[in-house]
Amino acid sequence: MNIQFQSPAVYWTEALPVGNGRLGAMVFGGVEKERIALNEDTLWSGYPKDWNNPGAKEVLPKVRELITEEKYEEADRLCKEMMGPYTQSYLPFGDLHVRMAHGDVKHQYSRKLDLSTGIVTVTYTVGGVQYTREIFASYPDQAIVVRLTSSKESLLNFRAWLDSPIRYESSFDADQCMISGTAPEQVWPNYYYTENPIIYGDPETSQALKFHGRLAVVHEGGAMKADSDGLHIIGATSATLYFNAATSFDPNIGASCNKSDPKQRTAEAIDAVRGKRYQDILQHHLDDHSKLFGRVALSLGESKAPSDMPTDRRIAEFGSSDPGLVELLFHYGRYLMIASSRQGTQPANLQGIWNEETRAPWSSNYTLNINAEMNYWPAEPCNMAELHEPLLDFIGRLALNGKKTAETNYGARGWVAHHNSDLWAQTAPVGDYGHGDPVWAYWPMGGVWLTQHLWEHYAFSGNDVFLRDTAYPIMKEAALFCLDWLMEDQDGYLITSPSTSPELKFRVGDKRHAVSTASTMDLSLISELFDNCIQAAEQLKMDEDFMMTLAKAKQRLLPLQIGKHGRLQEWSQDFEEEDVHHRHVSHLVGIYPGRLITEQSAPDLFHAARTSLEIRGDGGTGWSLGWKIGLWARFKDGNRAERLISNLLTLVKGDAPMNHGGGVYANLFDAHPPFQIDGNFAATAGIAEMLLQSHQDYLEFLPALPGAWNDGYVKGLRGRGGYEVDLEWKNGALAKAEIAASITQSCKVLAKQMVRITQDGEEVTYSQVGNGCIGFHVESGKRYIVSTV
Ligand code: FUC
Repeated sequence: MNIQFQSPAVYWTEALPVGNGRLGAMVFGGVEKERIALNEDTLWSGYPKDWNNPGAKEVLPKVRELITEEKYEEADRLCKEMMGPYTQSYLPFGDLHVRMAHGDVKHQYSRKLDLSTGIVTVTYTVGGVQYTREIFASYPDQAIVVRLTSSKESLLNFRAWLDSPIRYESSFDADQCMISGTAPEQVWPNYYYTENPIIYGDPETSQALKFHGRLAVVHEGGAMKADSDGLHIIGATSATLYFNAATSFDPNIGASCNKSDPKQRTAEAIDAVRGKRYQDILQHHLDDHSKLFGRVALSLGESKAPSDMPTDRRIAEFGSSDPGLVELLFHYGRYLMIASSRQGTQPANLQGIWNEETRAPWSSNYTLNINAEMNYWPAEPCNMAELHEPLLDFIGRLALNGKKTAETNYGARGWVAHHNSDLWAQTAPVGDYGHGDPVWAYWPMGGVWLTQHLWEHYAFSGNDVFLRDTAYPIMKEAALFCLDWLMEDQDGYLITSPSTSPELKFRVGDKRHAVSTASTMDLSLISELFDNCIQAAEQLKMDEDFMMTLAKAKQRLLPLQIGKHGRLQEWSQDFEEEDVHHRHVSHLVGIYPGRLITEQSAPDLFHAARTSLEIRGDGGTGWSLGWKIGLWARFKDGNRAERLISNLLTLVKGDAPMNHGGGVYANLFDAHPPFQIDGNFAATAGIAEMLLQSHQDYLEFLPALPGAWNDGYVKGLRGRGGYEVDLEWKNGALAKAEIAASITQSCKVLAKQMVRITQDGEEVTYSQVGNGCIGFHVESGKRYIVSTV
């Protein structure tokens, strides 16, 4: 299960990623000059500020009035007065350089990342000596580990040092080298023109984050010295570099904290790790990684691609004879989640944790109108629920900050988050107080969408304690905001205003506008939140009055409509969109990842949504293609979903300019382009959705199996209700399903054929329970085999 090459990386998107959720590294694999680009997930520009805008409260009624009067141009303009500042930027940490003394003439070069071990291996020979590098990011030992060996004794000679594109100082002591500094106070987004986009404060007084990185080496044979040029290894046979980094960010206060000394923290971490044997560190890493990675297996049939084929060529030549590349794409999303989101870390941002640019595309921040949510779509179905936690914790921080924003900006109860956020958990609309276009900058539904993740974390596990203590209080506060945000239209329906369908403009005459009322996305997200709150309150047997309030409000929401060409209407009026093939498919959020619209619950809307997707087409940015895989899976069209996977497996060059025709880079990173990790996660989630669905209160096996995946199996997927499911299929049909239950309850399964159910060899009786489903009793801890007869 490798991503592999026969040459070093030229572009950053050809380098190979490792990560432990907090520390990230991209390995280029240069022979004479190795570059390992480094990241630490709390290194962001800025510090907490007051981003709320009390002026918004005054402007809001006027914006609403203008919209009612259909004065959209004026409404768009005035809406800008409701904005706040841009978010801050996720920063690169620096680079670890290794300069080998053997020159650049190499033979038998190979560079690969093995997803099942989380280890990058670079090997080559120079003058008959084989040199090997093994690089991994250890979660248990909190270090980037780089092991170098030469096949012949005493022939390992190199120099290693750290530097950074961020302002830094370097220092060294007897056997370590270090960099440290203070992050910029302000980094403007890459799409914002200003002469001074990166602003540093006075390090003595700045509230920006302090950072510290430390590199140590342990060597066998030879000699070592450290000086201002770095660490020098002379005549060793093997050597191991350990890198650790820290910042002064304190997650408990959400700010830089003087008490949290990054220098001391890196010293403690490095002391601990280098006192251990390399073999033990490696073994701990392998145990830790395989515990997560080994949970899921997938086979989609035999691949004809030669086992040593470089991954970029494999992508370029991808076709139906290589289902193994789809497996690799699927596993890569799981790998990247393990590497970028671990308990106690920050949630994966727009680039996970890997970023080499000081002004990264879109600040490499959290974009809440699709990208941040998309990152976590595979977490539950692909059996990585604990890796969802960084996002769930972050939602908790947003809920605290967002309460102040709701009150200050709108005089509303509950909490709100808008289009973007960052390490500081910014909740106000971005746009620099009027610079941004409301079509993306003004979107108050970020919090509402995020609460879906709290509900899903509960739905998959059935953990009532989590629901009661963590999820429901935050969901309820988000629902309170919605109750205050909703307003009555002239017919007595509840609508949102101002409202956008992110990030698509509608046409009126020859003009294009952003804000109107009650986009389908707003209504879908609010409906689903209300449904989830009602279900949660029922489950917890509490808040009966609130439940009634939500149920009544839900009934009064403006109903979703079917518009021109039989499509699910995107806005409350049947406007024409500015781009019929637009990358966002916001109005389909109730199909996937939501569950508001199903064929059973609303067949007309379901079919209209399908028509919408049909007309939107099979193109788009990487993340847009990823979303469409999941959508076609929900429409039960496996071949179409597979076509979207093929479209995503289009090779994009490392220097491709930003555009809206996506694919993947040589290292299989999703290409918007530029690189965004969301499409990787959506692809993984989408493939899982093709094989197992559980959003309709029952398990459905192989709902969207494409013709090309004739025989295969998947193991370890999760279904809502605490199930773990293995599936095996032959000739395009289910052969056997194995269900492990973690809750004693009645299990519902959609049965397309006659089945036999056994538990430990004993026949289990079942009954028809409607809608083509069968129901049978399952006990926690037991496995049930469903086989077709
Ligand atoms: C949204 C998308 C863009 C991009 C950005 C990070 O604004 O419309 O395509 O993905 O987020």
